Parts: sequence; structure tokens; C-alpha cells
Amino acid sequence: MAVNEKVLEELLNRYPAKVKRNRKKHIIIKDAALARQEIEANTRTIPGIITNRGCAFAGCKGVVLGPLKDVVHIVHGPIGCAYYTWGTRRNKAKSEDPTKNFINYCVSTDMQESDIVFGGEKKLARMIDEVMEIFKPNCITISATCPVGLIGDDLQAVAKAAQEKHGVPILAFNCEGYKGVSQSAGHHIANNGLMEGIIGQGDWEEAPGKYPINILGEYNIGGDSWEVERILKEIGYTVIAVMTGDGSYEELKNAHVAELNLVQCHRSINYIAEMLEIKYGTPWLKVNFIGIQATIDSLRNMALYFGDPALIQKTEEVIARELARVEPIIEQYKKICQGKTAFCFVGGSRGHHYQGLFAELGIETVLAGYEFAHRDDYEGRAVIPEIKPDADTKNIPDLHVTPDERRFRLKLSPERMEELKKKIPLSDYKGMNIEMKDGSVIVDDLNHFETEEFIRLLKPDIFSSGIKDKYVVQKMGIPSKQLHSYDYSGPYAGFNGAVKFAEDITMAFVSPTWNFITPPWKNKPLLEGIVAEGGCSEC
Ligand code: CFM
Repeated sequence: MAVNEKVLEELLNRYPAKVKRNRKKHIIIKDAALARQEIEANTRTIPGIITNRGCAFAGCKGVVLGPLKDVVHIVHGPIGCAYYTWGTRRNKAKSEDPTKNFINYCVSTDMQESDIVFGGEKKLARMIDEVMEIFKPNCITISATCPVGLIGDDLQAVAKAAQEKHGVPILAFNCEGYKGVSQSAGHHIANNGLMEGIIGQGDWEEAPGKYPINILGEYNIGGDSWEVERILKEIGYTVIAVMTGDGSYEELKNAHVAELNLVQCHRSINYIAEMLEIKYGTPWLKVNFIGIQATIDSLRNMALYFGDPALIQKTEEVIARELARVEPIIEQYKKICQGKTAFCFVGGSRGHHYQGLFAELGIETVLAGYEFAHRDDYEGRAVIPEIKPDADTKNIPDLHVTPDERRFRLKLSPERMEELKKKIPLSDYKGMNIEMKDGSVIVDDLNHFETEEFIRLLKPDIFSSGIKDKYVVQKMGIPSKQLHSYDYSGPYAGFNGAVKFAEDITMAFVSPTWNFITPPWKNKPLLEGIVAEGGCSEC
């Protein structure tokens, strides 16, 4: 059954009127005939609704800072926030120097009741001394969890004093969980801190090789960035820094020498991309290395940016060779996947990125959305001037950077920039909605009630989301592929990743497991009813 406006209305009627009014603005049925379809995003989840979202601390420490491997990341707060975010995100890292890879450690001040009552600053200062003594890292970050903000510990002052004492950068992040409506706020806080405290601190004035680039918004989940780097290095690019997958303080501090910044995940890192353009004159290019065609398009766009015929030729050679290798394999899997449908609901960019890869396997995405993206990730950056800041977004200050007097250099003439902008997504992102088919459903901050309802209505063949909703849906007889953790598989990026993804998805379809499960709607009559408004004094 397709979802039309009437069906959607019936679904929403199950909510109390106020909730219905709210949720209605977060769901659209794609209709290209309409001049515009606005979606509400990046607003508070209604209390009581089971959302998949995380908190600002998760976005700052967990997502953006955490993958920096030669940095010790201190979590200042009670132990729970540190322990339960320890080792769950699959941002892989390897290091030439094993004494400078701290990715596996969980470092926390473990605040106790007395610290909450009398303050935790002294304990934090002692912890920094201890970290320096044991690990001798090149850099330390401190991330605040909720209670720290509530009791008012001055992290910045502790970090400043410790930096003077130890002579290494010590960066403090006021990313208390409540700082925003989701982890998105934490991305912004982390972007600001990295820009202020690390990027540009290195002394390189020139790149050490040809076609120097940074890869932004790539976190090496399941080894994705290793596959992307394999391809890029083979073509001849010099990768200066990856932000932040398998990344390091040592690389990041010299990121200013790149000639182009690639943006994979727009949501989590567009702030740094923009600031690098203002400060150093380096444009950014929206890329997508998920899916074969998207990877090819990204590689061609990069080559066009540099405009060197030798680079363009080498790009085509690598594409041809990789295609010849992977296409026959994909074709085999496609025979099984063809004609199926998918849900694709992930955090802030994968809901978009994986649709092309599904399509290459003959799978149509019938519902997609993001947990915490902003309107520009749905509707494109052209809507940014229209987005009105509210109390929550004002909570995170924009960092105002200015051109670096010594290092700012336009990488392209304004004319060439304009010419290229017509051909490639240079310093622009058109969002997800434009690529979705008419009739498909787009949902922002999908909750568990809506998940079950849309599953019942659309009966997708595969459900791709995360750990929080995976098992409910599998118990309905529908295979699930987590697109956050990849269910401990991967990489899924680039050419090799597409093959791995095709293999895993096919395996999910052919598994006999699903024959042993009877979905609840198969033989149980479902009771239908509506929640009447008003109610008596007891409800
Ligand atoms: Fe960007 Fe990410 Fe994503 Fe994200 Fe995340 Fe993630 Fe994600 Mo989970 S940075 S927005 S905050 S691509 S951890 S690696 S998978 S929700 S869609």
C-alpha cells in the first residue's frame, strides 16, 4: 500500500491534536509537481516520544572528536556517559606508532556526589596531570556532560591552566548533553573547537604532494575512509587530513595547506568546511563515496576541479579498472535484490547517501529520513537564509572567522569558481529530497510508533536504520541492516564497499530465518481505534 495524504492523515490521527500538528510538519510525501515542500527539522522531540536521537555530548565527543587517535579524550562527568559511549561507534583507527593510538581507552573523571556538591575542577586538573604522565599525548580534549554544566565547573579555565603547565594543546568543549535538540549541536561545538584550537596550528606552508585535499565528514566507520583513501591515493591525490576518521591531531593541524576540501557528511562538518573557505580561501566539494555511481561522479568532479588533463585521464583509468572488476559481482547480487524496497532512516547524511547504492542493486527507497539533520540537508542549502534561529540553535554560537592574513589564498579565480559551480557541487549541497521519487515518504526524527505504522503500511523488504529500532522490525519478519554500525561489517564506501554491501544485503534476503517469523499483521486482527480528544477528568 502506498502512503497518500489520506493514509498519512489517518496515521497522524492516532496522536493527540497538539502532537499531530507538530509531527505533521516533519513528514512529507514527495511530489515534484509542487513548487516547494518544506519540512520541519532540528526542533525538539516531543517528550514521551521514543526518538532515535542522541545528545550534544554524543555529537561532540562521540562523533567528531572521538576518532582523533593521537588525542586523549577526557569525559568530565559521572562515569555513565563515558562508559556507555565507549567503543560503540565503529570509527576504526590504526597507527604507525602504537604508543600514540588511544582510540580504545575510556578516560573519565568519574565524578562522585562530593564532586557534584563541591565542584569537579580540581579532580579534572588532577586527571589531566595523570593523563600526561601515563599517555604523553600530543593533545587532550575535555568534553563536558550534563551535570558539569549544571554545577558550573569552568572547563575552559582548567584547560588553559593545564595547557600552560604541560605545553600541549588542551581543548575544552562545553558540549553538555542538553545543549541542543540532538547530537547535531555537539557537531557544531566540536567544529568550532577544532577550528579554533587545532586546524592551522601546524607550520606547513605548502602541501607535501600534488592535488592536496582534506576529507571532511568521513569517520572511517567499518573502514570506509581506508577504501576511499585507497582510491584517491591511487589516482594521485595527497590526502592531508581526514576529519576525523582514523584522523590525528598531527594531520589536522596542517589541514590548512589543502587545495580542496571534500565534504562527505554535510551535516556534521559543514561548519568547518565553510570556515576553511573564509579563512584560507579553500572551496569545498560535496562528494558521496557511497555507491558506485556516486563514487564515480565524485572522482570526476574532483578531477574537473583541479582541471589537469593527466589527473582526468588517471581518474578515468582507475574508474574503468575498478568498474570492470566490481560490476560483474554486483550483477550477480542484483539478480536477487532487484525489485525490492527499502527504508533508509539514519542520522544526518546516510539517509540520503545509501539510496543510490540501494538503487544500483535494483532496490527502491520508499521511505527515508534523518534523525537530526537540518532543513538544508533535506531541501538544499538554498533554504539556509530562511531558517529562523530559535532559542535552541542560538545556544551554539557561530564562530566568526576572518581571512588569515598570511595564508589566505584564493584557490580559484572568481570566474573559474562560477564556471565550475554550474557543473559540480562546489561549496553547495542540494539535499536529499530532490533525489527522491514521487510518492516516497520523507520523515524527520522518525519515532518508534511511526516506524511500526509505516512498516505496516509500506512493508519494505529491508529496513536500514540502527540498533534502537532494528529488533522490533526484525521481529516483524523484515531483515534489517544497520547503517550506523553496519552490523559489524563494512567497509561500504567506494568500489570494494559497494561489493561488500551487496553481499551483506543479499545475505539478509536469502537467509531462511524470515520463514520462521510470522509478522503481527499476518494472522492477528488488529484493533483499530482513535484517541478521542478532550476526555474526562481522569484522563
Ligand atoms: Fe554524519 Fe556520520 Fe551521519 Fe553523523 Fe551519527 Fe554516524 Fe549517522 Mo550514527 S557523522 S550524520 S552523528 S554520517 S554516528 S558516522 S551513522 S548517526 S548518518
